[in-house]
Amino acid sequence: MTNPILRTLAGETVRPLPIWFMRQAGRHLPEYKAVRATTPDFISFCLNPEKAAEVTLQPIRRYGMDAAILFADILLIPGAMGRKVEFIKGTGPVLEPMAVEDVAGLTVEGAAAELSPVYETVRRVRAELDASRTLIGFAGAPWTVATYMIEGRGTPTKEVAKRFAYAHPKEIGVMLDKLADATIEYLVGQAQAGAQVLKVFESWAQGLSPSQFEMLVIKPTKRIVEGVRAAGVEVPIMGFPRAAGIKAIAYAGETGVDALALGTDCPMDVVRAALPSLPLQGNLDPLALRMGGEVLRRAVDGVLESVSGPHIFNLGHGVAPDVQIANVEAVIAHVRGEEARYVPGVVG
Ligand code: 1CP
Repeated sequence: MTNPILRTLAGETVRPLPIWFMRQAGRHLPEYKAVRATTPDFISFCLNPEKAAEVTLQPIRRYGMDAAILFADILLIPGAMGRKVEFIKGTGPVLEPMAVEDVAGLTVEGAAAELSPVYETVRRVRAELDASRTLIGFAGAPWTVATYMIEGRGTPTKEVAKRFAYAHPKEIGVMLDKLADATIEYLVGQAQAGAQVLKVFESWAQGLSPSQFEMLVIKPTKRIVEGVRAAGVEVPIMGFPRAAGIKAIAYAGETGVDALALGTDCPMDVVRAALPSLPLQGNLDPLALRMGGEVLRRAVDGVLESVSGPHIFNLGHGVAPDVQIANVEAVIAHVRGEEARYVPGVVG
């Protein structure tokens, strides 16, 4: 097998480390902004296979990343389940906040089928990728998607969603099960269309008590892993319980994911000691990428020193719109053992 990411996910220690970045397609790339400008509505853009496939491939062409991640969004699922979702320029996603009475009306049946343009994007990207590159499909984890559905937008603390979960344990359970079931079909659809890895983004895993973490994060994610496997899909599943701290270790064991992506705050060597053979991914600080220069060089060295065993180099979270393209190129060169020319970034 010539594909470094698939080899890593099969448990092999591959050096130089394979590399890709979360949000590698997006506003730091002029070619992304050019295509994006042709469809102002973000959801229509995500559901346009020709344009979504084009922007998925842009970071492969420009940087030679080892993986392409499907261009879509975790908030397509609530729309497909009957909730109103909009993306407002300068604000981000805005949803009609869910009340507890709305849980019963969430539709699972047919939700994944509504997203058929996404499967077409997957087919188009796969047809363009050579065998050494990996196409990663993804979905939001139920809790992370539920925080947006309950709160109506991205918020710093997710307190409203956490209070909903404490106050209505039965209804949050039903809601997360429904989200998991729609997500299973959605991920199976992506795999059947040609996605070679499935990544489950639990971007808002932080700050939960151990018992809420068990109920809101581990249980629904385990349901997804089991459901995808029950449908006969065997591609590796990567979990990303961002900022879950020490609970990431239990998450890996209990959910059954095949690989663990870790956020910026996570000490890789500690996780490796607890999980000696699990493929890991991460976790360069996206802020260091913005700052560039020697800060970035040292940060990359720090990640490389903390890594052992099967590992995929990535950020701990997404690329910010103001990063310098030269610094993305320098990180890739550095990780591949080539000469890295870091430049000063936009932040002092
Ligand atoms: O107009 C634009 O270009 C909007 C910016 C943007 C982009 C480029 C949004 C809105 N979504 C995306 C694409 C996207 N979203 C990808 C594509 C592939 C890639 O990584 O290159 C992926 C994987 C996502 C997933 C996603 N969406 C997550 C999970 C990952 C993460 O960053 O934690 C989350 C939380 C979202 C919600 C979302 N979508 C968009 C924004 C601005 C947000 C965050 C809102 C917030 O919480 O404030």
